Amino acid sequence: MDKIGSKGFMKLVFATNNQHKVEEIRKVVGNQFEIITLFEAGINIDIEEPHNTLHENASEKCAVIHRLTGLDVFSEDTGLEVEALNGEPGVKSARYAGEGRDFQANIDKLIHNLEGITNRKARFRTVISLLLGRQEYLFEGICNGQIIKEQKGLKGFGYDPVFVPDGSNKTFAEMSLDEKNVLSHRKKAVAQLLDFLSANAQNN
Ligand code: ITT
Repeated sequence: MDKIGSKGFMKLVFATNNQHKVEEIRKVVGNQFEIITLFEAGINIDIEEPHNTLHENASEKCAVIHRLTGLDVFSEDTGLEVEALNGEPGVKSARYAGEGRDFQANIDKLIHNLEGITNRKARFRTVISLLLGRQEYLFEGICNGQIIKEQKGLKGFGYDPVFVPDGSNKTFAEMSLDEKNVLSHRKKAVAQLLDFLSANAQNN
């Protein structure tokens, strides 16, 4: 595949199987770069996340997809870090309640583990790995907020129904994509990625 997409923009594979992430990131990127999903690249694999840090998992996803496509690629790994739970579920956020990766079971477990705890502080942290050729670049976005006691809202994914970001009185699941993208961890990390690409794309 060519490094320049059909629309004339720099082409990047986004190494994720999470369609919600694709939607959020495409909305931020607009038409500045061409984002190719794994599905569009004809890749149908579940990429392992075996490591204990977001950074290592993000790097692994890029390395696997770069080996398969030879293209420039980025990936991201995100964790919900709850202060009163010593940073859990953190890097294990997707599988907090087991290998089923069930969003509702994960929320139920989180609410249960926070029963009777008054410190509800939490943050989402996104680490993006960008692999241009052999060179890796990292970007991070953090969104601070609170875990509420009962879930609210039907939009978004994962822990969105129980997370109220600082500066809002709504959960992420009560927000449109555009509203979530004003405050979110992912948006902040992607904004850095875009700044970097805009400054460096002409050199690649
Ligand atoms: P890929 O690895 O294929 O990108 P994933 O769903 O496995 O997709 P992560 O490991 O990065 O993605 O995410 C871990 C979990 O954290 C995810 O399954 C959600 O439960 C949760 N999560 C991540 N970003 C979130 C967000 O913006 N809002 C709510 N929950 C989120």
